[in-house]
Amino acid sequence: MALKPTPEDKFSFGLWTVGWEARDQFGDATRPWLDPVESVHKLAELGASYVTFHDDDVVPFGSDASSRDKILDRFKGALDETGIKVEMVTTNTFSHPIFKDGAFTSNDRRVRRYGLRKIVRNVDLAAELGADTFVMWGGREGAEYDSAKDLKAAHDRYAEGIDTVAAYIKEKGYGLRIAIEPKPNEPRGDILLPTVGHALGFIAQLEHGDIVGLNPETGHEQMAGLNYTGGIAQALWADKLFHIDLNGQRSIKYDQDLVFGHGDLFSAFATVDLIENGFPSGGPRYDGPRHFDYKPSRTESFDGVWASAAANMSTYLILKERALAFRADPEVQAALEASGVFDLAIPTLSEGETLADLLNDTSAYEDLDVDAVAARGFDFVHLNQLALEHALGAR
Ligand SMILES: [Mn+2]
Repeated sequence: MALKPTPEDKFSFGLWTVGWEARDQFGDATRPWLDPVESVHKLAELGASYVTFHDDDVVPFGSDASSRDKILDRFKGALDETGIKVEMVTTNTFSHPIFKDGAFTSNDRRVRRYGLRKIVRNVDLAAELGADTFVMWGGREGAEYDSAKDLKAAHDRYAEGIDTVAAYIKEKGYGLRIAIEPKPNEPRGDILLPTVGHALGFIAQLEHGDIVGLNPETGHEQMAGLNYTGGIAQALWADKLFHIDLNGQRSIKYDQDLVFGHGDLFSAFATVDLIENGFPSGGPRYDGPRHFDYKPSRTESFDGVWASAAANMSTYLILKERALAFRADPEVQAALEASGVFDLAIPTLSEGETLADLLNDTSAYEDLDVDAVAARGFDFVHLNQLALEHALGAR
């Protein structure tokens, strides 16, 4: 049962996803170059509302100014014809050999200065196209060897780079926010800002951190064995979930970039449940584009490419339907209640109560029957089974 997207679904695709030529570590490209203009038309037909891109996805690296203008004019023509909007732009500071030791954190200062120029030029383009988000994935910001980097200096240079770009955005009055995309490894042996948590800590130390947030990717957190839904939940709690990259990953291994839901399906259900229903007690919500950052497998022809693009959206919509039914089910609400899920929203100290009051409350400690309290069962397994049955459409 394939569900058809509507503009309200806010689906978005990176042009590098469908446009991936499927060249990998061990094999040559299995598909030819795909014209970004064709991708825009095809994604519009499939029901997407937005596209995103790295500078080099649209304008080949090293193009001179006049060919850059020509290419961009043609690209803007496709956007006008289809009504597709650009919601996010990002910069490729990982493909060209100059970036082999990173951009903002390369040991070679000439590379850092070149990288900053390339990024700032692309910030101007992002603003011109009306994007809201400028993603920074520092895929080469890292090392294979612990002795290769002064990690204190690397964090200083990373912060310097991002703060410089953020200050430029403010100075120009652009309506852009920066979203850092964490990843633990690949292509580097270890990448700086490897997880959502590391990046949140880093952002808190920036001078212009108010316009810097996160773009967490499903597979990147799962490559580190982490819970993606938990990661975006903490980012939401910190008011830093600026963007999301949805895809599929099956356990701790190389970055698979599968179709959303084609990795850990039950975790994908939890992700959609959080995005579409929010926290059980309310609070901050994500209302931005549902952006897919996946790769059509190397085995696929172009028919398979477009089928996989449609599969991301259809899977999301199926899970959305299931997640809405899950929360609307009175039995689920009763189970959430019985498991104490709503009680967690009640502050531990009563309003106006001080720690001194708690210390004087013998019912909280001295007179508490700890064995009786410890005997409580939370029935989380029953709750999880209800979630599973809804996820599978068995209810
Ligand atoms: Mn990935």
